[in-house]
Amino acid sequence: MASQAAGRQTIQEILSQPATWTETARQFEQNVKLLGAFEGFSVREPWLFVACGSSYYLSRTIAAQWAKLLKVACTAVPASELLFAPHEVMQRTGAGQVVLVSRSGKTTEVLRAAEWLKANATVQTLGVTCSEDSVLEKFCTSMLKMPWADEKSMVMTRSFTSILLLFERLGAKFVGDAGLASALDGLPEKTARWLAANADKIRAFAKKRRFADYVFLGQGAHYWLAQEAALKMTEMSSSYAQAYHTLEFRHGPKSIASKETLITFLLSDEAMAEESLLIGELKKLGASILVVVNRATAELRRESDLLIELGLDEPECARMALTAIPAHLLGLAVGLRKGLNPDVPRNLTRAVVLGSKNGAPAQRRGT
Ligand code: F1P
Repeated sequence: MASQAAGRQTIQEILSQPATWTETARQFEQNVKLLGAFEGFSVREPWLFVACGSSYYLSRTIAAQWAKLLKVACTAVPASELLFAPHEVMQRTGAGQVVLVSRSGKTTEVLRAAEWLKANATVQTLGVTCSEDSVLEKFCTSMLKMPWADEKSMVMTRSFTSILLLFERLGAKFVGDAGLASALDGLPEKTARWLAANADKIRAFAKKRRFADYVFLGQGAHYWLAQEAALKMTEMSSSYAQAYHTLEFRHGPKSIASKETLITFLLSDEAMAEESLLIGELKKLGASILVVVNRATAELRRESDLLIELGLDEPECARMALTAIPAHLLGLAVGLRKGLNPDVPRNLTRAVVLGSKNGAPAQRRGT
């Protein structure tokens, strides 16, 4: 059985997201250092993000949104990929500016990537972290620090959504999108109301239903939220979880669909009609369906075992942070139901810190 305190830290951090986002908005308006960090960077040039784990999926989500908003090439790679083929990655992405994201600022692969860039490439580097003082600072040309968004828990929840929101605000500011900026202003309050109405629903569902496999599906930027959702489920509940582009699920993976499978759809505005057809197909194969959608159709109400609506009037870009939260609650609830303590997930540490002989790709000078 889980002890009384199991998961307490993590649930506090999940529920503190609206307040943390309000602080993020305040810092964005008042802390000149945040915007100052971008001095010397160009919004019209390609961006490359480098990170590991949740910070990598976060980077991918930001890159997908920035590419649309800024209309420039934006992508992300895991830090290990940069270390194995640094010249190829720099050439392929064409990036003269690199954003290195690490909540802890301690992840060895990210530090080594930053070190390689400092020594070998003429690029601007921005380190993004929730730590006040980290080694990352030694290797980057500028730093963006968000200590108020840090967690005590091992898993990233509010740091993920707060960094995402900060970059959405930055994107809106860079292109002068006042509509997006004001949509983001209203999000904390609406999310607090959403949590009050939905957190128990997700908890109750996870308590009642047992599954052997968890699948998370999304198209476009939602695919990266699906990846992060699968990671949350794996980390907090030691469950088997996978993520796919929604319509890719027909191309092989659907062979796992059965009564033992919970398939979560993170529906996007653009792909929703086609994604909904797949829901019907998977229902027929016996799978249970969890739908996260802004506003449900009658068909979705009929087909889903659990329906989570966001119910926001804001554009999709401003809804992404809230879209990430159902998986936080689900992962936590499944972990607790399995008698685990999601505050201290099995086999994990807050950051992956490797010794010199411990498998982090070494710097490859000149390769
Ligand atoms: C990245 C990370 C976390 C993950 C795990 C190990 O950390 O992969 O996302 O939950 O605990 O570290 P960071 O570089 O963002 O600090």
